[in-house]
Amino acid sequence: MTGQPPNTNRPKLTLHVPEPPYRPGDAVDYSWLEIPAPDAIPRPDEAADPAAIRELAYGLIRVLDDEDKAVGSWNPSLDPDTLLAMLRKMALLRAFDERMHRQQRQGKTSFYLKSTGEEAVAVAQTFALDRQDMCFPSYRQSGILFARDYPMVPMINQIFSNAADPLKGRQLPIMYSAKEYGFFSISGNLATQYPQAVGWAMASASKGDDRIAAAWCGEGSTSEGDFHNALTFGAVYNAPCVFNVVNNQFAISSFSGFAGSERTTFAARGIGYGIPALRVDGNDALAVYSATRWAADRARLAFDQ
Ligand SMILES: Cc1ncc(C[n+]2csc(CCOP(=O)(O)OP(=O)(O)O)c2C)c(N)n1
Repeated sequence: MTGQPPNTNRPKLTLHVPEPPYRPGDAVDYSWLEIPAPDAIPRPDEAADPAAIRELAYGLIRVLDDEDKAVGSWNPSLDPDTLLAMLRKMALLRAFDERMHRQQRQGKTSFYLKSTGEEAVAVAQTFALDRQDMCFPSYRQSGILFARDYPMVPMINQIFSNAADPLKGRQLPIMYSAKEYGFFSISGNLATQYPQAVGWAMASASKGDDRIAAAWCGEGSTSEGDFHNALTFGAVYNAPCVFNVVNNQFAISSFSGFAGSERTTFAARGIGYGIPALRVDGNDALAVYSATRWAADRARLAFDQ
C-alpha cells in the first residue's frame, strides 16, 4: 500500500454554501465595501504588461469624486456636447424602460427586462467604441441601440411581436437584433454571446480588418462554461475583443456569491488568462467611458506575442 497510514483524527469536512447577506425586504448595509479614491491607481499605458497592472482588477476606477467633480488621470475630459448627448441617451433609456415595464405589468406584452442603474454601462461604453465595432450584448444593454440612434419604434414593435416586428415574432420580447447598428442578436441562453464575440474578433483579425468586438454578460453568467471557453480562445489568439462583466450583485434570485464573488473580483477572472483586467465603477459614466477607451485602444494594438 502507498500513501499515509489512516489518521483517525482528521477533521470532518463541511461544504460551504454561500448565503446572501440580504434578502428582499432586508435593510442593506454596504458600508464594508472599500471604495478607493478616484485616482488611487493612475491610468497606465495601453501597452502595459498585464502582470504589471494586476492591481487594477482589485481596485475601482472612478472619475467622479464624492462631490461629483471629474478628477484624475482616468478623466476622459469629454466636451459638454458629448456629455449632454450621453446623459440624454441614459435618461431616454430609463424613460423607455419605465414605460415598457408598465406595459408588461399590464399584461400587454409577455416579457420585459430593465437596465435600471446600468444605463451608464451600455451608453457610455458605446460612446467610447467606434461606430463600426461589433457589440455582443446581453439582454441588459439595450442602451447600445439608444447610443447608436436606433429608432424606438422597431424596438417597441419587437417587444409586441406585431406585424411590423423586424424579427417577425421569432424572438422573445427585448431580444433585439440590428446588424446595421453593430448589435448582435441577443440570445436567451446566458453567455453564448461571449464565444460568438471572440469568433467574430478572431475573424476580424485574421482578415486584417480594423474593427474590434465587445461582449457583455452579468456576473452570474461568468459561471457558464462559455465564458471560460471564450476567455481561453480570446487570450490564446489575442482576439481583439473587450469583455465586460456587469456585476449588479444578483443573478435573478441568486446572489453574486454563487458566481464566486466571495473569493475575488469578477475583473480578476481575466488575470488567470493573462488578459489585462480593470475593475470599474459602473455608475460612473466617465469612468466606464475611459476604461472602455483604454481597453478598446489596447485591443486595437497589434501585439506580436
Ligand atoms: C444557460 C442559461 N441558464 C440559465 C438561464 C436562466 N436565467 C436567465 S437570467 C439568469 C440570471 C443571470 O444573471 P446575471 O448573469 O448576473 O445577469 P443579470 O440578469 O443579473 O443582469 C438566469 C439564471 C438562462 N437563460 N440560460
